[in-house]
Amino acid sequence: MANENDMTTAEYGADQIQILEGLEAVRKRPGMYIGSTSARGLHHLVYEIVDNSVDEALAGVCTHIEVTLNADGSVTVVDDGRGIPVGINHKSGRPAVEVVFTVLHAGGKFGGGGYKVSGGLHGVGASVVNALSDWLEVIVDVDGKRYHQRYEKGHVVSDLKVIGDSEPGRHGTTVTFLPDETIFEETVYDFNTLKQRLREMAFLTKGLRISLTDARISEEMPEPRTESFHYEGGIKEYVQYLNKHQEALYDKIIYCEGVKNDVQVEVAFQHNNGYNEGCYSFVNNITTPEGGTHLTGFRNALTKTFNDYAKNMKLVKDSDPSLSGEDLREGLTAIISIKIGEPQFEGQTKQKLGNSEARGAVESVMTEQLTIFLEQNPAIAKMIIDKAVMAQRARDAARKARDLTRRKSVLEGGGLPGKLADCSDKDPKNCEIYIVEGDSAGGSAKSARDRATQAILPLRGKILNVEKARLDRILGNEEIKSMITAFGTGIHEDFDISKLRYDKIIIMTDADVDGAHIATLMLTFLYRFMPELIRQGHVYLAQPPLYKVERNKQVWYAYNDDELNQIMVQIGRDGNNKVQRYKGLGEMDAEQLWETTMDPEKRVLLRVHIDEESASEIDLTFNTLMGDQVEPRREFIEKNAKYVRNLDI
Ligand code: TSJ
Repeated sequence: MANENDMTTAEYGADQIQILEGLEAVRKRPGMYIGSTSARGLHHLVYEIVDNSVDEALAGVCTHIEVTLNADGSVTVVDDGRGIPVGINHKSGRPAVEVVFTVLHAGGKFGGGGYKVSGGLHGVGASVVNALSDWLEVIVDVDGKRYHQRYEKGHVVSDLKVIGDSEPGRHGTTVTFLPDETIFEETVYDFNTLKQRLREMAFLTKGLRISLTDARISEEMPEPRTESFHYEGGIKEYVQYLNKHQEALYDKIIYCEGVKNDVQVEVAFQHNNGYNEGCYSFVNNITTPEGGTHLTGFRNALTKTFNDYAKNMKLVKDSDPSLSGEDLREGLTAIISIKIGEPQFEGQTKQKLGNSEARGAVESVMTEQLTIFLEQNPAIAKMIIDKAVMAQRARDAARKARDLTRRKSVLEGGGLPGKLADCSDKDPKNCEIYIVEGDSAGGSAKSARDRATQAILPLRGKILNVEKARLDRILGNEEIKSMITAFGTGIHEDFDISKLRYDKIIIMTDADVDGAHIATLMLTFLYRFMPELIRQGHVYLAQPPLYKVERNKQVWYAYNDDELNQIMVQIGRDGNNKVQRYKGLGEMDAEQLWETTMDPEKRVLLRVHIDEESASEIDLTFNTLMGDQVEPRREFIEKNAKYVRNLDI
């Protein structure tokens, strides 16, 4: 590093040398500290800094956090907390704030009180952000004075000093950093990614206001834009937000809160009249997609409390089988948020909570308060139990249907659907399947295809909306059954990717609003029943052209209006051009369909990808598109050529 030897800091003893070695290690192996140097790691830098301000809010001494994406690529985070301490840290003889930014894992080691929540998966502290930044500046406003210090690639380049007076009444911390482009593969922040995580943090910290401003003005965005999140209701409002496109089964949000064995527990939930379960759990504000002991505690309490209540109130007979947890969670939207001193994460991705005391704490807080709630709200209790009884019946029917299809496929040697025109190559790696909207387009695709490697499965009309149907109906649906048998993998807990019969699953629909709707219906089905197919990159959208331009026997295809314009500019608009707008796949003959959309040499496929940043937001996106209300879907599809925001296509 260039400035390793020209530190402006006057003296440094053994401690400082160790510091340098520590931050050098971060720069050498950034992935070890922030997971990756991709866009994901880049965004982690912001969360790492913001977490410190959230800690301050949890200590009750910070009400507002402002995040700004600056035009030069740097990010500023401002809070109105007490300000990072500027006094001399006795052990190192340096100002505490400097220690925070230059010593690995120094965060939170001084001061006291309150929960230190950061420290989950990549809770590594401000020094890591500093080490991975081209430069970083901190301003602390405390006791009327404004302190400043600057670092470059983790090194102190100016000592902490007072640069003036604070604005009257102002106290807090301001950090600005520029991610080092020699470290990160991606250095451009995505507004939506940050927005989703910051909204989540605001929901999880009731009362805290977090705002996000994009000041990277451009032709497309001539004015800065700001989003602000502030929820006095906390996770209660989170549940409301997640259920906003569903019809709630009852008005109230059920809320339980308490502290047990040093574990702070907060749970909020509400059933909707849909069939999906959406339970999201958090530990110290960090999402735990694989759940763990806190989620188990929640599920146990829910199942036991409702079964006890149902038996006591004679809502079910003693001889009836118990309601299963799954039945009670049909249509359930829940947030489980706990705060715990020393979280232990386990599992392959270290995203599953292991602390056994968390199970007991959630179970006990929830059982106690839910029992009282049910006694005071018998009408709501009855609605939930009635829904669970219906779910139980449907699940029995679905099990029978599934057993039947399993047996059938064994007996008939895995009989493939009649409408499938399979390919002849039997090595899945070489094979792809086109799911085609409509029998007529299916016909063209069948004659157009390369029989060796391309299979065609035509689907009739709109496929079933899986967001609005119960499992038994979904598994009884012919189109869905055809897809499941054709893919070969099975669904849900039966899913086995090694049985996938095609490397590419390609959804081919008309390039219009209806086509987009059908594609979203199919993606929703895939996401709910075989999400691994999407995660592992096996799902694609075909791109049929919108226009055909002919001139002197020459032919061009345009896939959007821009391309059409480019072609027209290129060949000249003199009245000799014949422009045809395709209304659907059916208007193309087999040859045209092959040339424009199916020929692996020429076609453009869009690979579907899920941005895994926030599970609740992904679910909400599908919910928005597929829920009871038609309006958001229509607006969304009309507005977005990219079908789904979270599916970064
Ligand atoms: F991480 C960080 F250092 F970069 C950072 C820390 C970034 C930002 C934007 C804010 C903060 C931060 C730290 N905000 N507020 C605090 N508070 C403290 O460090 C603090 C202040 C006083 C006391 C005390 O006991 O008096 C204790 C602490 C932890």
